[in-house]
Amino acid sequence: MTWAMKTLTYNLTKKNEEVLLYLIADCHIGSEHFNEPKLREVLDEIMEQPNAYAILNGDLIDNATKSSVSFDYDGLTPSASLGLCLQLFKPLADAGKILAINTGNHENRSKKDVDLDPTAILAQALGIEKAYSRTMSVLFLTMEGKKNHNIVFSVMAYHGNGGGVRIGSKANKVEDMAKVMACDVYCMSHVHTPMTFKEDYLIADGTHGVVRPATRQFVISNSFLNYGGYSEEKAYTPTTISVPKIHLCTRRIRKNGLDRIEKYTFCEV
Ligand SMILES: [Mn+2]
Repeated sequence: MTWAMKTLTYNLTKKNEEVLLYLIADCHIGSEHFNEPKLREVLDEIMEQPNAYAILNGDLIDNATKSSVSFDYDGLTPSASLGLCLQLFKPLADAGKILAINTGNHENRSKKDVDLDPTAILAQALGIEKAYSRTMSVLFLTMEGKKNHNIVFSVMAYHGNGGGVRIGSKANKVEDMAKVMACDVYCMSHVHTPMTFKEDYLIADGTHGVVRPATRQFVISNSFLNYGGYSEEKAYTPTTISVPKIHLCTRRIRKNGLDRIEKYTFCEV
């Protein structure tokens, strides 16, 4: 079996400093409803913070190909959209702030039609082809602690697929990602609704002969679309343009008389 899934390892901080992950997707660059000022604001915010990084999770461009539902005469062509996208994300790529770049269903239109994935072209132009995945990515993000006590967070990122108009079905979609693999954080996009929730579960750890709890954080990102067009025609709700910021943190706890460092996450939307 060959996997398009990308496993990515990054050493992000020493001294267990907090890391901020911005989940950016569904920009739909090229759509006449794309809110460019809002995206620029978020990208500037990431550039200003040394511990801030981005996961690019698909549908960066609208890619309104002729045969697609979003084809209209009012937006940019796919190639012009790609040009603008490249220009917008170049500073982040140059600063080493893009940890992953995944394909969305809008980019996948060209992949299906002519075997060209615009995300792959973009990743190459940005010099981050190693971070590109056509499907999903799994990130191992390390914070180096004292005496080799490293903390590693695992993050699974996938654009998402299929419907889900009501809020519960959107939550179900991201929760389904946990059936695929066990991670600390799950990042999904596609449904254009910023949302986050946590779930604890139990691990039957045979190696240590214990049952121990673990926490997983689920995150869904917003779109960068103002209301109109396809959403309005279908009477979908407007999206809240608010980018999820996932905080990867550590805290010192005392257990069995010993000090140890524990990892935890929280997310702003
Ligand atoms: Mn999508």
